[in-house]
Amino acid sequence: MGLTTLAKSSSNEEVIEIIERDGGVIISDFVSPEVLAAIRDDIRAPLDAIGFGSDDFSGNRTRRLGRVFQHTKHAVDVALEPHYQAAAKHFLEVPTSCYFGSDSVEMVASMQIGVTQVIEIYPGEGAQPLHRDDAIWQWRHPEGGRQARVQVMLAVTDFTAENGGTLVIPGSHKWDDERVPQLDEAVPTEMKAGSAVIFIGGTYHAGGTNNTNTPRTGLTLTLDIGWLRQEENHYLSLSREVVKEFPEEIQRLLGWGVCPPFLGWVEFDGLMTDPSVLLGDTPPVGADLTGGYGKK
Ligand SMILES: O=C(O)CCC(=O)C(=O)O
Ligand SMILES: [Fe+2]
Repeated sequence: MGLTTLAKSSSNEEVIEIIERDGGVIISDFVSPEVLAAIRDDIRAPLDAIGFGSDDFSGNRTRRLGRVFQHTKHAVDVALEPHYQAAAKHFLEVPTSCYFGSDSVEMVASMQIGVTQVIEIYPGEGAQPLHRDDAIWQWRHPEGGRQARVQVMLAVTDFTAENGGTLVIPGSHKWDDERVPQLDEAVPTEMKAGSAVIFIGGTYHAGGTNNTNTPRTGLTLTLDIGWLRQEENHYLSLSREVVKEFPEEIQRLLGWGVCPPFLGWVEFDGLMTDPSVLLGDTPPVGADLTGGYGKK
């Protein structure tokens, strides 16, 4: 059985319930036709300017374009899509408490964008090895106790069983680390261009085999727990000019913000300050982030 497909009008609760059960869900008409067309236009030239990968994981007949926010401002529409945001918040914004002196301080991790990539699988490409994307942090299951990543893959072209639509093993987010994923357990993601699959970091998946004569194109990005290292290094990949143009919510998600209690600060005027001060056009005003913790 393939992943469940939900209509865009479905509730966030339905989306979350199915991801909890299966490890992923497909949402029809995830972005509007206008946004899809704009994304296609924006990514074509940079995609055509790069070559194929050089190993079986990246794909010898696959083009991978990172720095997606540098290439298309419509990545914002994907990252802030309401179902995706709701699912990511559900899995990632888990409250926890820590002592500062005798004060038990409750805090909620922020989310951050980990990786952004357009993945274009060309005819003749074979299936990628099945994997969990949280392997980048050597995440353990079930000992990790929670999900570290909520990922979205937007179909920029139709995704089919024949053209390499992402292979997913439903339910594999509940497996331990000993069980070996098998190709015959995986089902292809079949969806129309403009639809998207949302899946979590513990779900086994892979790019599929493209047996057609046209490329399969997907745009993927991830929301991850804010205290993990970002997979893609946005600070070195994105220009400050481009980041400045984005809404503050996206700037923070890209890493120009702190995760509570004060992870990711920049020094400004002797204060451990939120990095967003460095994006403003006016002279920055620092504010100490540590003042509220463990007051004497
Ligand atoms: O292209 C795809 O469908 C999935 C690719 C993937 O899972 C990856 O590169 O980590
Ligand atoms: Fe992956």
